[in-house]
Amino acid sequence: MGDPPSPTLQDSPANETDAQRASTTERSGSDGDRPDRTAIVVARDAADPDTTEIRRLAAAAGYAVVDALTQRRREDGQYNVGRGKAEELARRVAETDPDAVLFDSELTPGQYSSLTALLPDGVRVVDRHRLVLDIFEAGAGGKAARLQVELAKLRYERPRVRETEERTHMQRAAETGSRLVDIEKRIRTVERKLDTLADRASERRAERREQGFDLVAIAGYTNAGKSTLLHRLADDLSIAETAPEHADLDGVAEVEDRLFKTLETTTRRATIDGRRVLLTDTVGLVDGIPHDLVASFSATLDAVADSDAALLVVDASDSAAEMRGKLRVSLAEIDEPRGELLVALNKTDLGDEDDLAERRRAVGEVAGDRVDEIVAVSALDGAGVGRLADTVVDALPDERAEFDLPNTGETQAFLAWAHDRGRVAVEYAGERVRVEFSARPAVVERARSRAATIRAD
Ligand SMILES: Nc1nc2c(ncn2[C@@H]2O[C@H](COP(=O)(O)OP(=O)(O)OP(=O)(O)O)[C@@H](O)[C@H]2O)c(=O)[nH]1
Ligand SMILES: [Mg+2]
Repeated sequence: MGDPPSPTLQDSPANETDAQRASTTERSGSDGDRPDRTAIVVARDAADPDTTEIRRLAAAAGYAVVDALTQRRREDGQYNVGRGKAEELARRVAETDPDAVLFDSELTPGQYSSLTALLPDGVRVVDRHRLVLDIFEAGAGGKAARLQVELAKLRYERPRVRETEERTHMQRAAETGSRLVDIEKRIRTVERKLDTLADRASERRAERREQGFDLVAIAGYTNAGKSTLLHRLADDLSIAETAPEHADLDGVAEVEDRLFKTLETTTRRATIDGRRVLLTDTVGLVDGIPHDLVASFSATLDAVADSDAALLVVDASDSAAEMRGKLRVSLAEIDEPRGELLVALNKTDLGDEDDLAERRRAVGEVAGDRVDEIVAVSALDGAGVGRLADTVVDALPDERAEFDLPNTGETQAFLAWAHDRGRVAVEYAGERVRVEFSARPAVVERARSRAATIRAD
């Protein structure tokens, strides 16, 4: 477990040159698309430079990685990597002529311009943050996702443009119109539009709770298996096909071994133990992205914060150390859900009992105080998914009420209403109907007031 997708992806910082030169022929697009551009990746870290994730991000952005450099070093103010390494990079760029150089870190505007000046003309310098934005921009389909990407890009640009404008003559900026002013204006507009969408989403969640649904959010690091788990748990019928009032829900949550496959929240219905649940699949989280960008993906964060139970999916096929790191990132980004936080330890088909025990311990160590339950599953082959579903149901708010009602038309109408909103057990005794009803506390409360108005006729 824990191996990167291909042995050639393994990094060896101590012997980086040979190891990385050997990897020059590999192909990076993991989705079957032929990458149409090439890149050199660069990873620098004070402790453990590793190109696994930047390579996967590169593949998701459509780059074939033709070379890689790593450096164990603290950050250099001018080039991010040390001067010697930057010069080596320039030589390698001249040799392989890639379209871009992809940095695993975030570059300051200053580092960005020094690198651009040092490297041969025409090669694009892209940092991790910008690369993630490119992936999102290429994949964002729906209105909310497009606005969120635009906001993230504007927020990315703002400090960079501010620095440039501060360096150039302010007077000239005033004459030609300030790009910074335009950016700030547009940021406010996009934020307003997104606020409106967020309010609507929040109203919709309230309506669905009224209708008796419990809301469960599926969150986690990118590629953890969230969408696969959604498919496992969801009813076969997409809710959009059955109920026109849910036309905004769609059944598509594509699964692929690719980072950021899902770029929009997707909601589907599941019935677990008779309980009606709406499962929302969310956008994957990733390390090394400033909080601002994550905050731009507010639909994902809202879905988690406003869920009755949140399912945090963790890839147990990662090494325990890697898993810990990703779990820390995920927990740092999401807010406390209203309800319980459950961890689904996924991809257990790829490991053995010992691996699993180690991963459980790791989750306990990192997140023990925030996590209510840990359930091991394989979303791929279905192992453990039944137990996970039971755990979800146990975590949902529930209340029971019993009613003794006359067997009348009014009672039948009440039963139809109750069936739509919770679980109902009915026992007929002569002229009377004994009803046992369980549902969300607010729904049970309404059932009580309805039942109180039913009279024998
Ligand atoms: N072996 C194994 N592979 C799995 C399992 N669950 C998911 N996968 C694979 O992991 C990859 C990512 O799965 P997705 O469901 O797309 O993951 P995701 O978390 O939705 O990813 P993003 O939307 O990109 O954030 C796919 O290749 C899945 O087939 C599992 O239980 N076992
Ligand atoms: Mg997904």
